[in-house]
Amino acid sequence: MLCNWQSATLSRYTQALHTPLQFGPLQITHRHGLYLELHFTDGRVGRGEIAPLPGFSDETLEQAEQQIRDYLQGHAQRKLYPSVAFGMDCAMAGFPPNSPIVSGYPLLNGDFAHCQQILSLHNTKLAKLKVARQSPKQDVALINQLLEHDPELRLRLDANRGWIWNQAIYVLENIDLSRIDYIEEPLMNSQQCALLAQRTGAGIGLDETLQDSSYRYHYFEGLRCLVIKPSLLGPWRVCANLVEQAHADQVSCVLSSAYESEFGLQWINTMAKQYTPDQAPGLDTLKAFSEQAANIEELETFQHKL
Ligand code: OSB
Ligand code: MG
Repeated sequence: MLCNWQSATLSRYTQALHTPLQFGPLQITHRHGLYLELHFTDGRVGRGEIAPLPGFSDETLEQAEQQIRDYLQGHAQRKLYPSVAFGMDCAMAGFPPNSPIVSGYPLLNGDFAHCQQILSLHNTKLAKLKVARQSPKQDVALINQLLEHDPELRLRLDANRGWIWNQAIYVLENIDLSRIDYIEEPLMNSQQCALLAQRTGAGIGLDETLQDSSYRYHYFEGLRCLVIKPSLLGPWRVCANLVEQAHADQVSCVLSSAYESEFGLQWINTMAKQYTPDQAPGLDTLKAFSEQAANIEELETFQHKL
């Protein structure tokens, strides 16, 4: 049993991206986040990262910072924000993340030539491709081109809820589904995913759906994967419970990043080793950054009020 923390230090970091992230209308050029360091009474040190992702997290970094400050000052919180709970659980573990980052599959973006370049760099037979950012026709052309170019390649697709029903049907009926592990969040209306799986035979992955606080795990025919982002789901226990329920139905789980810094990715990798030893985590977001976490600025040290 771990003893209590004695003092806590909160720092802030900034990390620049190569090319801005575009989430709908939102453009992100820099990631900002917090590092939490806990010193325990037995001399151990634990560290975690708190970095809500704009456009995906409900809480802002300012709200997360205010909450962790309140918490460290001894004010009980009804419920921690997911990003705060994740950082706190990592720090409370009281040991450092124990594995270097190995991304299980690369993230593809851009046109065929660019995707090809990424694939040859990684020398892999599995990749994740963002779709629904161009027309369904263009998506079909790109997917087919990639699959034809390497007959052993398998793809995971991610539409980030970008399609309406007819668009999803069109794409899924014009590609070789036997080489698609699953399609993540195909539909704007995610309630229709089970129907889409039934209609097309496509495997479904859930990501945004899991982040809804009212989500309760339930199996449906065609559900193939849960994409679990600890920064967006929060407590380790919540992630572990989801994995346990999904595995009971032979649904796979992939722990994945929300553009954390390298330190946060090491933690996700550590969790993945424990919870999903057969599924490599989705950590190929590190390449989006043009620098390591920088401008690390110590904000405050808190003494534990016992
Ligand atoms: O849509 O899966 C997404 C990262 C941040 C926000 C959303 C997403 C992602 C990723 C992470 O794609 C990488 C992965 O899932 O492999
Ligand atoms: Mg996704």
